[in-house]
Amino acid sequence: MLLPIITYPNKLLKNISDDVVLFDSQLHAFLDNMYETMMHSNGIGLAAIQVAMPIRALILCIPDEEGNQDPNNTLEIINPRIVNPNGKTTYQEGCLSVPGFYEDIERYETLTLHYHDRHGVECSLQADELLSIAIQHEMDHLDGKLFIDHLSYSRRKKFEKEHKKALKEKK
Ligand code: Y12
Ligand code: CO
Repeated sequence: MLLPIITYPNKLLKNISDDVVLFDSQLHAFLDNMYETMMHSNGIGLAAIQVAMPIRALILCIPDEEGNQDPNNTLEIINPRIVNPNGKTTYQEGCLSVPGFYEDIERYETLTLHYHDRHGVECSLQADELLSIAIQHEMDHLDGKLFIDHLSYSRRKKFEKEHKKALKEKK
């Protein structure tokens, strides 16, 4: 089932999401719906709050070098915690909740992630490159933060102006 994606400036996106405590069939159905919604919208990452569900869950499907997304590479990440972040890297980010805008954002280059899978099993992974960036972008959503919240004052002003104009043109 496709879920509606909420977009900026919807205040729900500022919510701090709650830990998942029940790893049941309802959670599994929700994660399946998140996956369908993300792929339908050409996304590579989606946090639960983007479909108005304030729980600490996110999904990722990072494309390969040819840009293809393999469903087998999907990561379902629940109650994540970053340890040992290292280095700095900058990447032009986009977000399904801020459609049409892309900005250079600085993130940690590498990190270790501890999380639970859909069954509540404790997992960990090492991330670099796009996976590391995507994890940090999606984890920001769990704390009510968007990539545009990282912008300098002047770049944020420019974004607000462009966003206002885009909304007017849509009407
Ligand atoms: C690097 C940077 C950011 C992330 C977070 C995940 N972001 C996305 O999945 C963004 C997807 C996106 C898709 C769009 O739709 C199409 O391209 C058809 C899109 O389009 C428009 O805004 C019009 C914008 C964003 C992970 C890794
Ligand atoms: Co996003």
